[in-house]
Amino acid sequence: MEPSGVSDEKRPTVDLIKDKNGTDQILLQNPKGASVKISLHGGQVLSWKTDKGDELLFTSAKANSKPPHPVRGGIPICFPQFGTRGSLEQHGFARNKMWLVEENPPALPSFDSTNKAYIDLIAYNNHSCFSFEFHLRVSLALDGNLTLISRVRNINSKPFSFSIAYHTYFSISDISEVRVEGLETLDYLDNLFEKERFTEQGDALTFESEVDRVYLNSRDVVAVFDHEKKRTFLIKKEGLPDVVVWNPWDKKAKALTDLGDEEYKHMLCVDGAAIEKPINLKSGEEWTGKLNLSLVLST
Ligand code: TA6
Repeated sequence: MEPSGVSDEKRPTVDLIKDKNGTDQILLQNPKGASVKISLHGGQVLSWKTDKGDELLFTSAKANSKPPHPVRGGIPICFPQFGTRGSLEQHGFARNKMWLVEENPPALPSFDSTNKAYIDLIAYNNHSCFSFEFHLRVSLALDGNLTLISRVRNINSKPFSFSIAYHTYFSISDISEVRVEGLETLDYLDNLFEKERFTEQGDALTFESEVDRVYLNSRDVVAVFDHEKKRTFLIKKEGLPDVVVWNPWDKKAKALTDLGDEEYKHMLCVDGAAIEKPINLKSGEEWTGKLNLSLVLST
């Protein structure tokens, strides 16, 4: 008697687990052993590991994982604004909300789910000024690529505008060993100079001090080369024209209670974002933004 057609090859898995505070998390694993962990607190990706178990995202050893604090690391979602806006907290409230697992998500036309481990999360907001549904699909492909697809629908009768950033903390060997390519010749707003506009020179971006910039109208592929670890992160994005680059360096690191004084050496934020030109949605309109992270190993 043939088995019931279920081959013995390993399949992608999706498991509901809890962290040490009892907060629900989702663990995605692909058949090769790569994994992604997402907290329902903030819909925040906290871990992205290769099939060999190497952690690719930075999380501070001093991170405060108790809600409502966003964990310092992984990929917090800065929404409905990046930075401050009126009375809203820095980087918005989406990363401080509890998200829900969405049982019947609207189909994603451009998404092929074969061989992907994925989860659909949703955050609602019914606020007098703005009400939205934020559908987030996090997926882990057979090749280990991590994809986040956001769909934001305005469910209010009034127009709604927002800015957004996938605040991605890459784990790196040493900030002095890293360079970023794909931002050459772009204009950027420098947060260290009251958001004054500058133009990036022609070379790759390297780091000798604090950097806190929003690069504008970037190409849809940016690369983070980690020379010492012989690996490159590729950031591919759609609907996200800007790129945030942030490293706090030593002084700012000391001022952050949830970041070790020396940890700035082992993290770099390079975020797919839409900041300079907020996204404006009429009533019932929906926006989609996509971030795909992949790893290229060099010999
Ligand atoms: O540009 C990135 C940035 O806005 C920095 O100014 C710094 O504040 C960083 O985000 C971290 O913000 P957070 O609210 O997560 O501490």
